[in-house]
Amino acid sequence: MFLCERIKAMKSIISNLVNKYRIHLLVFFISVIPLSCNILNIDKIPSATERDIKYKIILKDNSGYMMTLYGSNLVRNAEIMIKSKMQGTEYQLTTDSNGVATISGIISDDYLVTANRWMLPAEMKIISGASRGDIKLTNTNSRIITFSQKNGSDIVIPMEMALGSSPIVISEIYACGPPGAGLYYQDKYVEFYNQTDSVVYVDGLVVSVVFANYYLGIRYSDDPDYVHTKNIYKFPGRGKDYPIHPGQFIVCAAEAINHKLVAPNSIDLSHSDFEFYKPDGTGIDNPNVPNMIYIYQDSGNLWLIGGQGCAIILSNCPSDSIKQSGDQFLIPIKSVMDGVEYLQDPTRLDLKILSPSIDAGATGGIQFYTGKSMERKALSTSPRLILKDDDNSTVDFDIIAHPTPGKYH
Ligand SMILES: [Ca+2]
Ligand SMILES: [Ca+2]
Ligand SMILES: [Ca+2]
Repeated sequence: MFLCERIKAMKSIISNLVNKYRIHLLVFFISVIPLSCNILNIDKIPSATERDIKYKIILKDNSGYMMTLYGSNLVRNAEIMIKSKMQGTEYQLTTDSNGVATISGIISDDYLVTANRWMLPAEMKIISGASRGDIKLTNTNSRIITFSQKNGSDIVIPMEMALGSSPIVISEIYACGPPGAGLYYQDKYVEFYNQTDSVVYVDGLVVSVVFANYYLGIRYSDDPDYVHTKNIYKFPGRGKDYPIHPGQFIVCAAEAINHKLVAPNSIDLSHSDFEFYKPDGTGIDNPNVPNMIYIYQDSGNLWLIGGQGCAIILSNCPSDSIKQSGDQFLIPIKSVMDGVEYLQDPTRLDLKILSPSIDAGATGGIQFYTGKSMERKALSTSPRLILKDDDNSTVDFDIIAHPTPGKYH
């Protein structure tokens, strides 16, 4: 959408200029616009009739919340993502204050649609008296829509109330290594955040790195039931030993040391909450930082996640019930609380290794040794920080210039 709007804007600027310098600019227009569409990988241009249709997507709330708050059932300020089944093209839209989003210039097809409207804590305070930030309106019962000339231009999508994301989300992954320190990579970490307004405990939760396999035509990301892994650690504790308070971050470092001593552009992780200490590895065990309990890791001397591409999940599957299958372990998708994938090229979703049911997209696009990090976006910051979790890292994450262990940028 954004690109199309840019091109539209360019066209209008150019058409003004054309009036001034007719022939030369007309040649420029004809040669450059199709070229830029190719470069930007924009889809085939729809036929003239299709292009003319302006569709109105109308989100209608069945929960009564919008009626209570705004006197209308239409869902304002909702984010809609639609993806063509045939072409894979994605569009992102936001509904206006009337609960309507419009789109034109698209090809007739079935589209997968995800519409989300997070309720703000202040809105929930009015509705239920509690200012919680984990409730959303979503299109639970209507996931596929058809854009076609015969179906007319108004598309109504029902929206239901749903409990939002996991109480604990992956809030940041820092993996690429710092600049100016050669091949230094030991400063990786994953950060978690308590989204809720009550204390949650991480005791016994499992953190796994997703194992990829493209060999022999097998893609584990297609397994509908399990995430395949060869790298499992779990949080220590017996149930209520390790609380995360509302709005608190915790940092799990590959190595909880002050990396700045070795790599000046790196970070001090000596005050991390946990470290992935590998008992038979070569890492330093900081006695002041509790260790994640090692379950299994097939190789490497430190807890290792890909510098440019990888996927991490947080699961509440008890570690003693994780099934083994050959040299892999299987974590039930049902037990996954949150999962995030990052790719060297985040547009190459065909290379995903994590099931789209956990993460429909991917963040990333970060080069090795640039010190950049991947941070979950904020949905609201007041009265407290609520992070966006639509189970789609393409839209849920931003790339930030420097890691922010234990805080938000
Ligand atoms: Ca330690
Ligand atoms: Ca999620
Ligand atoms: Ca952070």
